[in-house]
Amino acid sequence: MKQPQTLEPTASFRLGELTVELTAFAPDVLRLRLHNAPLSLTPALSRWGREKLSQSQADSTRPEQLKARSDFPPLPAGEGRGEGERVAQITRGLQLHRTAHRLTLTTTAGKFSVNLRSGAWTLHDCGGLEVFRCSQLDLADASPQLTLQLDDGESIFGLGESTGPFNKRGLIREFWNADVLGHASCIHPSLRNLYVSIPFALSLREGRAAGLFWDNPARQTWDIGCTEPDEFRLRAGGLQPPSVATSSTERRLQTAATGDGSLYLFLGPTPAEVVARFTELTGRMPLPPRWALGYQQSRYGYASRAEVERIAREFRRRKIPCDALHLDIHHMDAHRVFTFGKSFPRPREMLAKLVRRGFKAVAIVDPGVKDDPKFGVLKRGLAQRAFVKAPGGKRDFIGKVWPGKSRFPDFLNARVRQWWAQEQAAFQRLGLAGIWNDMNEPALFDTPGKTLPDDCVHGCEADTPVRFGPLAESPTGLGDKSVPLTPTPHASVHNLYGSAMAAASREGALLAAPDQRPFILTRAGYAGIQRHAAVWTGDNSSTWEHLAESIPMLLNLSLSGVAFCGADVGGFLDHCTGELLARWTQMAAFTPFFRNHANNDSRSQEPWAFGPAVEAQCRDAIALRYQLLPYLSCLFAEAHRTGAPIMRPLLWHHPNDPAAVACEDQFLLGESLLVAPILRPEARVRSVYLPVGQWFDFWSGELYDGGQHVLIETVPEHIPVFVRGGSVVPTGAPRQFISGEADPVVNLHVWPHGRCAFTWQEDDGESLGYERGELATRTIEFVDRGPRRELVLGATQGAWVSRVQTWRIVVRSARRAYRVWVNGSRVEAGFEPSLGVCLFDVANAPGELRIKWL
Ligand code: MIG
Repeated sequence: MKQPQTLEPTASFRLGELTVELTAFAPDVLRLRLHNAPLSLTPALSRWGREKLSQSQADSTRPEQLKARSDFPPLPAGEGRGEGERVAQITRGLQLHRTAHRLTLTTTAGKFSVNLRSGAWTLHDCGGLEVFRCSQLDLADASPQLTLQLDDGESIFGLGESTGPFNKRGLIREFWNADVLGHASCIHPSLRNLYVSIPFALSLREGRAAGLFWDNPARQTWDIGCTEPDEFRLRAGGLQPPSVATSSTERRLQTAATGDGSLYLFLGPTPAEVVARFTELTGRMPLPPRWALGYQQSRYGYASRAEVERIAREFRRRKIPCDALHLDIHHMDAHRVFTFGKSFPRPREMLAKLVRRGFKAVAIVDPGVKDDPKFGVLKRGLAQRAFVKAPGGKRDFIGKVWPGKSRFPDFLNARVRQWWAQEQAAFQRLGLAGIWNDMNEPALFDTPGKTLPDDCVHGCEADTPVRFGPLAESPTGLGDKSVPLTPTPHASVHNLYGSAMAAASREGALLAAPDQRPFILTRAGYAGIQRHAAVWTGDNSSTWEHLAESIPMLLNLSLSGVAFCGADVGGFLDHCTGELLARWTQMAAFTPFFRNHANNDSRSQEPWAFGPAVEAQCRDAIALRYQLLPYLSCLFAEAHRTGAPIMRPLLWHHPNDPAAVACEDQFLLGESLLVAPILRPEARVRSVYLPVGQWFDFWSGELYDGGQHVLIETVPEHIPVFVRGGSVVPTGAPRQFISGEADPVVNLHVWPHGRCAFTWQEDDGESLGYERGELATRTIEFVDRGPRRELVLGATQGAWVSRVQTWRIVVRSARRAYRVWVNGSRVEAGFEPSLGVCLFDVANAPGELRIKWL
């Protein structure tokens, strides 16, 4: 069968006035496209950064299936035959049945069936489980709505960034990017929206996962069993349907405010498969530079060059590892973007000096451009006709934010992104390694909605066609519609603004240093934001509640495709205490993005700010993070390849275990480490849930049976951490910062009682070479067969020459020096009785290394 050039819908049907298109991207990925008649706009996901990503995904585990619709595996004989009046076998493995009032699409992964009169539909997975049942599909009025049934025992996760419990069932959540100060649910119990909007839900029932994604960057409101316990209502627009429009302008604005969209359905049935597909669709995280995995220090605001230099000196003097210092808005000249003010003299020299000490500098960049006729960025922006228009589309919109009166770049326009990229590149060439995008919801001070008014206009000046089609049609090569950006009210694209700015920032970083991996940090974003930037969770506070709340927040962000995420360590608002800082740092050392940041009127919270005891606690936690870098690097590489989160909820590996599914005060770092943070002051004990299996106490080596809660006595020095039995955890030497040179010796800690397999990945850690195949990968497998154990490092693949000279095998929970063979030859091993470890070295070689001990 000929490969289709554009992705034609698999089927379409009419519901009243509307046409609904049903498209199978793969057996387990379906899309319902709701053509709301008055709307021609199809903003959906942008293609920003897409080309790079599709290449780097070449090695992804399953792109083939998304690409080749004609290659579905054959259906089992007899499946789905004979019930319809018309049966079309579209491709092998994909069948359509149509009767007068029912359309059924059957694939190898499940079955979608819709009543053509009412619009009610169901989706069954491959095991026959009904994963979604939509009782009502109401698209006609000004606020399209979809009602799904929630089953007993069904939990809902994902939804990007939101406060409150891990399981979102029972809550109302809104998607509308907003700047919310102090967003803990204990402060704002009814808070529904935050800076990032990702309208993606992962449903889990009976251990089986399915997903849905309503790709619509206008406002949406989800009532997830709050009003009716067994109904999940997804509504375009606000919670209440808009009042009847009295004028055509009002009517147009109402329609704009509900946007347009597509509903994607993912069949799973494992959480990993759902997230793999969702991230295949929306894009995965490119690899960040390795230094960005290190500890980062920030404060609003280090007010002068002297202060920044003092902080840098303190880290080195106190031997606290640190890789990056963040420069908040104080660095600017009267809040003019891309400038350094008088208190930061000779920035190039300052930044060079930091680099010599092993620090990278990351500067904040807000979208608002000061409306100062003498300001170069403004002048060039005006010449580019770069700014969002006021209602009516004639003049630029002017609103207040840090610089005072400001104009807002229309990042949705490709030409504007290019211009911004040039401005940023010139700024970055002073010696900045990273850019931190803040206020990009966008946040405004004085407008009623604290953002751009709904009827501001984007796209007025789009003189070049902007590729603006649904992402899903482009990465697969199946379609690549180039849709010119036409004047578009802000309300319909609001949630894209942050992603668009982050995309421009990434372009800017690549312009400044074409072969360096960008580091962009963003506060706002939409689905797919991980293609452009890491996300931090904004203005939390220095409270124990907020420490606890950051766990479900980061877990749901991680499930929503944003693997590189973190919360301000120590809390942003209010005054931190020494104990809170220590416990927070001990936890965050195991989270993907690890940055301490505080507000301008908070007390200092650098690791040394609370005296020597807290300093030692922080130093040890940060030092451990650096030793875990080889493990972390493998997890980042996995997230890049497959979309799997770095920080994982227990349900990721234990979807059938109800206690694991419900767990929101612990998390997994990769598959091997289970982290149980201390979330209360003066806690002497902590109850820890260990899923089925065997678990070692990371610190003492004590072995526990899983499938139970255990009570662990706590100590100030560290938080409870457990290692899954049958794990291999690669670690490196302690270091003060991440230099270009990789460790010549890598320890492989082997914890017995189980088996594991993962991919070891190495690359230069800083260039885009990995996208061109300049990386080395090999599988590492461990099998524990009673007294006989085997560790196999598969043959190395890829064009990068591994820098590992020696694998130091550290067998944990050992009772003696074992007899060891490497590829059949005996190797001497040592034994440390006090630590219970057996140690031996294996010289690295590119071919297979088969290591056995007895
Ligand atoms: O209105 O740049 O979330 O991290 O320190 C506050 C100052 C603006 C909000 C960010 C915070 C940052 C602060 N910014």
